[in-house]
Amino acid sequence: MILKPADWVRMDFLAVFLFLIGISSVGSVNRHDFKTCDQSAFCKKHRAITENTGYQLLSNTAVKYSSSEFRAQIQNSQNKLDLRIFGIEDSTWRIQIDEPEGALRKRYVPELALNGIPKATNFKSVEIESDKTTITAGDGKQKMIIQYSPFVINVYNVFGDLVLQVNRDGKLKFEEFRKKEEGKEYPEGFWEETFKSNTDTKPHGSSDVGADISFIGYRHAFGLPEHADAFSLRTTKGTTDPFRLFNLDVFEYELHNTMALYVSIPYIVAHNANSTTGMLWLNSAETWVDTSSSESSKSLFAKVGSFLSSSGDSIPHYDAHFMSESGLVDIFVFTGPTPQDVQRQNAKLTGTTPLPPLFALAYHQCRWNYNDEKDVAEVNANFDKYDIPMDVIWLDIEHTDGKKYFTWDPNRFGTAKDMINNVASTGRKMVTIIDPHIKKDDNYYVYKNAKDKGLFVKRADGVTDYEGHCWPGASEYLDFYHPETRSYWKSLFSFDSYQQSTKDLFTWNDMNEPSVFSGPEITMHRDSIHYGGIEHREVHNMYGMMYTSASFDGLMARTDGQDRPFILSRAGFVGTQRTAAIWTGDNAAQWGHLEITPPMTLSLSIAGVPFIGSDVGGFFGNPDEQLLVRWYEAGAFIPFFRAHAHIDTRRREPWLFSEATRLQIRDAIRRRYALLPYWYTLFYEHTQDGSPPMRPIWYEFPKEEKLYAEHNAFMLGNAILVRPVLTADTYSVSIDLPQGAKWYDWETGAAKPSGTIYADAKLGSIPVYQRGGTIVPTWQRIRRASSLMKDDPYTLFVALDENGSASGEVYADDGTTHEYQKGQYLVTKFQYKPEKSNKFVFIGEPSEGGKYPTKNWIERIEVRGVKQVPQHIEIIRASDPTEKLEFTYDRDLQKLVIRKPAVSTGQSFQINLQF
Ligand code: NBV
Repeated sequence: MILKPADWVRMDFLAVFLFLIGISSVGSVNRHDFKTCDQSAFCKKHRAITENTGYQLLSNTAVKYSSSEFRAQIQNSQNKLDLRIFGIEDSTWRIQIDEPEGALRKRYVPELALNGIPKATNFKSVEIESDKTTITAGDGKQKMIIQYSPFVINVYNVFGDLVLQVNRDGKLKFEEFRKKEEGKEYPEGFWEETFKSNTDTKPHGSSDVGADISFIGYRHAFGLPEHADAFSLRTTKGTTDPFRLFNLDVFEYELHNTMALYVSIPYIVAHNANSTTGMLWLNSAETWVDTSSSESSKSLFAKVGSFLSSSGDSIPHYDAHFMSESGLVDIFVFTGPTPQDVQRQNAKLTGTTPLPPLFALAYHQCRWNYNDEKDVAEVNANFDKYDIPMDVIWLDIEHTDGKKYFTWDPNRFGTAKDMINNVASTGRKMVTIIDPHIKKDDNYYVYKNAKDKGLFVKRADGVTDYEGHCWPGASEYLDFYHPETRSYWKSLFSFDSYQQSTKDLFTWNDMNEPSVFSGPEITMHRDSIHYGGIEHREVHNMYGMMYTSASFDGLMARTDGQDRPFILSRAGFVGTQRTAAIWTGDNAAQWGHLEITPPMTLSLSIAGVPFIGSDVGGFFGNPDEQLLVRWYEAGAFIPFFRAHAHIDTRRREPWLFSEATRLQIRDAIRRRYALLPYWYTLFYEHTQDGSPPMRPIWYEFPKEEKLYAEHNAFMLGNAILVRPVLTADTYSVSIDLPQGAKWYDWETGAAKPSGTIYADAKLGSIPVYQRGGTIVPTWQRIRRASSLMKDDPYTLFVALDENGSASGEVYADDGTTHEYQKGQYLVTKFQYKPEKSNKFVFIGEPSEGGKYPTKNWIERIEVRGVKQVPQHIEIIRASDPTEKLEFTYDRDLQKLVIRKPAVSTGQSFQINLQF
């Protein structure tokens, strides 16, 4: 690779030195590049609050309400604030605290992160008393009590349990915009703040806000992605820095700490055996969250507490103190009460991931960089030579002409269109990287046009263009808050504009925190200005989301909305899921980085971002064969499955290793392809109700308290439990199979007892289990790419529960276009159940509405947990005469295989099993 001096700015001396001598070592983060809470004036100030800030609701001033909005004012010795409370559809509340009218400056509310305007629900009752107001909404069971003095908001769920309190600890603090008065004393850093060599000029002064939110009755809380930390959120109070949410390009990030990474989603979900409650802090400025899990005596809650479903004298609570540099206190509370309810409530508000094209769920092959067209052709051919399925080849920054995105290096990718077409002729796709820094070069059309149209982010003066260093050297950054930038960016993806691109080429948006090598903390100056006078500090965390959403519009427009876009993004915020998949950035080829992948992806998943993964193999450094195989084994069961590597690492395509390793990698990838119909169905289900394809155990087994913190094992949908091996030299693992279900080994079909089991996990075997009561659709004719498999027949795995029943479904469509939105899809529901003491039936029923003319048919049904051998099996189809079916039965494994039912999933059928 050619490193230009400008590229070095971000690297410490050691890293550069190692680059030059060609050793791609895996170092550790340069912590000094990034602020601690103590180095951030507002975090330090809010964290230091120990006494109640003294807000009271002013009951003597006008307390007003309409059918779905309540308004009042609160006051302390510092200021008076407006309180607004809204009832939102599906058991959701919105609580806003803002400066009263007449404030010096309007605060930014990141409404664009939401999936449209939140839908109001009418209050059922509003009861105003001298010391409190009680509001009920929805069916009247959703209740909130606003206590006036001290000011506390109490939220109850449908069971009548107090589940969440705002300002329980009295940490509410709101720095209103002020005019600078000479001679007056202001808190530290109020009008200017310097970190290392950078000074933030703060022309409007400080406008930070903070409030404490307690989840009452909960010991465990989850969310706040992205951190390389455990899934069950730790206590930071008194132990470490708070969780930091500030989108940053952290070079060689460390594990098990609360430092900020590329994504910021200020969302927490708390869970206990009775209920689940979620909360979103809608704020796009830098945010820190100080947390603690503790217990208090029930008597402390005497005034407002109602704990219908809890016994004992003390109540656990998980407390989160949110502190943001700017914006409003804007809180959404999702009152559940089940995990599924909370997930749906959040999805209604912030949106879901639209159904991805099928190829996106398959295996992706990436590296920084595939050198030229010949290299790409060879990689493509080798996957076929070694019979390893693969769907997408990716090109990193070196494919461009001098890091000018939307261009091609003329020497190495001069005939890119032919290359893409050649790859496409083998059923595969390609992806190119498109970063947001635009090379400052008048001969570069994107730069020139954007400059002429005035579309770049401005410096603090609001007039001159903001400039920073990134891969191309001096660069400018497009302002995605400007409507014209969005339409210009969109036009860049058209086939006319993006030379040599075709509909088989998709997009990777990297560096969109945004990464600015020469900027403070390697990002944009906070006092730079966006369209409409917005300061960067107000919107920093959503820059990446605005960027990917503009790219999404471009991919949509280039085929007039016919084909589904696919975008991978590194940065993310609330709502990113509507336009992009996310990967966990620059990890390392170390066991710890493999081990942190499930907790990191589970946190994103539960916060509403379902399409997630990590670089398989690890980005920095060279994995040994064991680590590489284990990473493929885990990655095959994680939503976004892509191998990627740093430019200075050794090549690591699967055929470059020993035969055993190559075959184990091949096997892991083939397992992924076998499960593609299930993955596709899970992503379809996600579009319906927000359910995450990858989910924690507690989502499916909400009462299994001892598994709340489990993050080595996870569920895919409701049917499959995976426990990948994540540590070195481990050839057997202990697994807790949740109670209340029958379990079967996914590979053999052997029944397993619930509780702790020890699984053989030698290299090449992945502990995976199927839950009784489920039906999983698979494809068993593994081919080179998913496009060649999409019409293949299904093998169904039916795992019986203790009643001998099971159910499931499979979703199908053309895998590529939006025709499914016009009815060109098919959901076929399956059910296996006893009908009489000696008769079971297996029913297949395409749902009404979908009319996709599927070519898929069922070639095999494997039923697990069948206690005896059937005497006779027959199939009844709408069109054909009843036909006898052949079968085999394995008495030891209690496994029945029904061979060749040969029925299309597009028609209704019934299979009778006579015992
Ligand atoms: O574009 C180069 C890399 C990319 O391969 C990686 O996946 C990104 O996370 N990119 C970061 C730029 C800087 C890497 C040191």
